[in-house]
Amino acid sequence: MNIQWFPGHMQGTEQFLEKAVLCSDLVLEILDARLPVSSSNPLLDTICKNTARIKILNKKDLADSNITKLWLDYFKKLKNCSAIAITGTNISDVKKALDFSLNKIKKSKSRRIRIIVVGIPNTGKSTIINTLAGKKIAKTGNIPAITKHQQRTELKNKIDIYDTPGILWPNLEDKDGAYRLAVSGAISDANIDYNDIFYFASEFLIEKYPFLLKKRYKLCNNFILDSTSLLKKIGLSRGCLKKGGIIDYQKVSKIFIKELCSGKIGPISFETPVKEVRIQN
Ligand SMILES: Nc1nc2c(ncn2[C@@H]2O[C@H](COP(=O)(O)OP(=O)(O)OP(=O)(O)O)[C@@H](O)[C@H]2O)c(=O)[nH]1
Ligand SMILES: [Mg+2]
Repeated sequence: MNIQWFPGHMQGTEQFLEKAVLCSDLVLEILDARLPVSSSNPLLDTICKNTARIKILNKKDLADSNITKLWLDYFKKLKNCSAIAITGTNISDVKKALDFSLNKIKKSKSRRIRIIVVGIPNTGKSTIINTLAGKKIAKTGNIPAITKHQQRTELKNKIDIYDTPGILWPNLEDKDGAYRLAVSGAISDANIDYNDIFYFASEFLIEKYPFLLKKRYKLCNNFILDSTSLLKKIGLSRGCLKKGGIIDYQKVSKIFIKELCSGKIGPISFETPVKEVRIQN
């Protein structure tokens, strides 16, 4: 799958980010806990070189908790890297992440602290800010590119926190990474082929989480679990049929990916630290 998705507002955001990071005390990089590598933006390595940066592995409720632990251990061992895993709607998690992050910077009593929240689309940036503020300040939603402009929110204790639009980098060259981003909801519907993603995701789940598939789709013990049989089985049981009783494969694929993305199949991680290559820090 060749995804080229870098709309105009993202180009502007990249330039804005460079400037905004320069005058920030702290950068919160919101990653998707299920795919901490693919959901990181390599542009940030250069943009944030001289500013404290914390990796927030958000949506931990949707990730495999054993693998999230491995990620936190992995990040702990990296030089100059701090990471914490949270559920963005959980107030105590989010407060803990803020305290953890503030502990990494020098505070001045006389000046307000500027925190910028960055990340690719749909990782939960605005949700985290709303949770911290205790009210719905920023618009959120389970489709990418909800936030279109930067927005400042004043928190207690002289803290200003800035929400930013999600940005992807210009070319998603890593094919599997692009698939994972699509599964996580970071890429808009118009740019993806759900049937293509279904095959990627189902093959991964058949290998790593067959028990979750069996449970969710009520597959009997002698069901031969391969992607095409699974697609047909879900299509028939959900009544996704076109005229003449033919299975609507696009429709079934979309249902499957939406269920996977929202955690209905179960807590799943798409990346483990073992094959990690890209994160530098
Ligand atoms: N299960 C779960 N869902 C979350 C969590 N955090 C955010 N979400 C959901 O993820 C979706 C995206 O959240 P947003 O806060 O809009 O994400 P964003 O990063 O601001 O997205 P953009 O503005 O498009 O870049 C929404 O449906 C949220 O309810 C979390 O920790 N767990
Ligand atoms: Mg947002």
